[in-house]
Amino acid sequence: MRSAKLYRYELPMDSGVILREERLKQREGFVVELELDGETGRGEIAPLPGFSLESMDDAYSQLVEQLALWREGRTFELDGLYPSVAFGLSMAQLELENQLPQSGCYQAAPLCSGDPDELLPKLNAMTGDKVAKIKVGLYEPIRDGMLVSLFLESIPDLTLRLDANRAWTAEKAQQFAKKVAPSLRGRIAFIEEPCQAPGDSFSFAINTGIAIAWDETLQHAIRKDDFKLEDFNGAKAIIIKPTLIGSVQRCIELIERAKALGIKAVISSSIESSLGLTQLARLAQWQLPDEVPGLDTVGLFAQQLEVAWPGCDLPLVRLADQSLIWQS
Ligand code: OSB
Ligand code: MG
Repeated sequence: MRSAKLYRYELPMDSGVILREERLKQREGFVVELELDGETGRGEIAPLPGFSLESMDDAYSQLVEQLALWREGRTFELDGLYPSVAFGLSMAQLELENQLPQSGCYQAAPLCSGDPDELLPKLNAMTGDKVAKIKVGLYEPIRDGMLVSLFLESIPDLTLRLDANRAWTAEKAQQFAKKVAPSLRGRIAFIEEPCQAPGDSFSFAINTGIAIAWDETLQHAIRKDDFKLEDFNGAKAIIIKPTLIGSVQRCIELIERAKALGIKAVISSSIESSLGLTQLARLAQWQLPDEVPGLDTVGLFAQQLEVAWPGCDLPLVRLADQSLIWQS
């Protein structure tokens, strides 16, 4: 017997979360729960405002249609669906079929978007490889360059991932690089999207020797039918945010392709609740056991949903207490 439930959740965020210049006061999303012969599979569908092209309403229509099909014994038609919907449904199906291993990679690269003093104690507490992620491009590029140098000089075993979210012109990116001595540049694992124009980011990598990673560029390119990862080989890494990319199968194909091309793949969060985030940690451990994923986002929330992120003591709310908006 098949049965399906669709919940809609709303979770309050920590007070300071800014997304594309807008304060994100609460996060909304859906959770599907599939049941078959005593097994359960869940998946989260949470279009990210300012990043996903689909709205919650768009996702809802597709979800109800697909769940009704599934309930009648059909399989999901993942190909034509919005990325967030394809991701959540495929994840639920995978869990239902016990194909998603339980163990997860919960070692996150600590994320620093404001006060660098907050990062130091976290780094000192880390065992194993010290990797942190700093958001740059929010202040003057010269200040960013000095800050990055300070971190790298004062913590000799530190590797940094940086993310500029396309903030800089070619000139500003150059001002940043000038403040980072060439001898330190190798310890920048990569900088995500330094420039507004991907071509400028590519030139930046060639001219400075600082490796780059595609995030937004990958999200845009993958929407086109003629997408080929080969066209993006100027980067050391690609950032895979499944909610913005599509089904788990599609993400795995991308990871395989990246491996074949010698490009690093990093599974990353689109600010899913702790329910979706722990599944991403399991996906990362399964597919990319040697790569620290970019999943240090549970702390952006004020509450967790149903499944706790290991080591996180934020209060947990139950899925059963969210609105059950559809079932069959
Ligand atoms: O700027 O890469 C971003 C999350 C949601 C939307 C955009 C971004 C992010 C993250 C996730 O930074 C964390 C990570 O990638 O390490
Ligand atoms: Mg990014």
